[in-house]
Amino acid sequence: MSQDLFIAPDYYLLDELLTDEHKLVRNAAREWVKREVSPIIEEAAQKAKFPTSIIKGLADIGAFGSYIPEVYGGAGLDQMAYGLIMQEIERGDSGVRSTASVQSSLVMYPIWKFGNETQRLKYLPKLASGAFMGCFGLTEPNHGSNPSGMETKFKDMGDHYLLNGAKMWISNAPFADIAVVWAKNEEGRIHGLIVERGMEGFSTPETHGKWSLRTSATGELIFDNVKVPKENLLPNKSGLGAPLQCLDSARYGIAWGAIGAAMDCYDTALRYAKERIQFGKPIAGFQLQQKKLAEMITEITKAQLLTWRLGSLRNENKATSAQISMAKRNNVAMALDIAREARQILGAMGITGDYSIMRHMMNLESVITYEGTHDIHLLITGFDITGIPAFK
Ligand code: TGC
Ligand code: FAD
Repeated sequence: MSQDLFIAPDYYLLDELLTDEHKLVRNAAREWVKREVSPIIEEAAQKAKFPTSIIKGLADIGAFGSYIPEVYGGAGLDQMAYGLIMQEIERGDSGVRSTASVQSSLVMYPIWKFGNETQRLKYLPKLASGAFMGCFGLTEPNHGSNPSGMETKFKDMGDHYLLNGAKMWISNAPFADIAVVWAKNEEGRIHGLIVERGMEGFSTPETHGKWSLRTSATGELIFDNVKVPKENLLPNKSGLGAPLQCLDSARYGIAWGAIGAAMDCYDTALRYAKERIQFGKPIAGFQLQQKKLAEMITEITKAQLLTWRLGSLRNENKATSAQISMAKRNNVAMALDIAREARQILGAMGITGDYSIMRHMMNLESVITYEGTHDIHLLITGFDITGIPAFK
């Protein structure tokens, strides 16, 4: 990839709304992405390989459990800082942000919120340092948007649980040390279980051939009569609301992350348009290209304002699930539109790996699908404003 010349757009002076700590955390993540992610990410994407070498760096910038209390190894930061870290990482690559989102919001969060003290002390410090990597198993071959129908189940065998079933499309699965798995008990109630690599009957085959999120390893989780110790059940919350509460946290991070991808596409396209001469002048001087760029910065600014407000509400424990859905849906669609327009501004150069835009565009096709599809989030808003669920 060409040298990373990224300059973050801040059209409405949003930096003035951040604390010194937010800026410190954000700038550290920004510099780390420039130094450690940008130089290696294109090759990793071309090879469809998760770059394990960046795990330690992710831990060092606080990307694993930034809001988890320090006593468990987390950074003890607020929700705004978490969002800013996700924004900066996804500015580099959505696949890398995925790895961090899953580790923080889908593995550490449920252990912190729904686990007991023994589980917290056993797993969280290792997850925070990157010594352990985790994954989150909710989606199944026959149940994507409707996880309540899940078929994975466990049986109480007296001294252990016996787990059977399968999950698919699981980020981090191929290398994860532990999996937080959602499964039904004999009464059909959903519970979270911590399944560890090495347990007999547990395998994690990798999913190949993705044209999107190629730097993130995706796989299946197969449970064939896996004996799970009873102490691995998360005791403090059950029902579908438990995994959905984790998704609130992850979707919030994605709303920020998508802004990062959009900012990178806009910044790249703006620089290119000012340098590329056609018909004797920079293409940035043509009205059609200015329309694209002006609309991009408008949409980025609107998304930044929406997300900043959402971060404040999260800090006050006032953000609703539906507000998070609106931000995830809006910001990812905004980023995807910007990636497509930015790619056109670069003409043929836009399809190469010399620039990050095509990679962002392909990645965002996953981001608009996972953690609730674009349509499901619209239905969540529809339900919220009408009181009538249109899911089924
Ligand atoms: P429904 O009957 O509406 O709700 C069941 C129970 O859950 C409660 N609830 C929530 N609780 C906390 N947070 C939320 N966001 C919640 N939404 C609902 C609800 O109150 C109820 O509680 P209770 O006590 O009454 O039982 O459930 P439903 O079956 O009708 O489904 C609703 C729907 C469609 C919105 C939900 O199933 C959904 O969000 N589907 C999308 C599935 C999804 O997002 N999957 C993501 C898988 S993980 C992933 O993609 C990771 S990608 C990671 C990466 O690489 O970054
Ligand atoms: P489906 O549910 O089959 O939906 C197909 C289409 O039908 C969509 O357009 C959808 O919007 C639409 N649709 C479905 N229901 C309705 C309805 N009621 N009304 C209108 N339209 C509807 N899952 C995990 O558990 N853990 C992970 O770590 C994880 N990582 C992922 C990584 C990647 C790269 C990808 C692509 C997916 C990942 N997922 C993960 C799975 C992801 O959450 C699901 O793909 C997503 O929830 C959608 O499920 P589905 O693909 O089965 O689509």
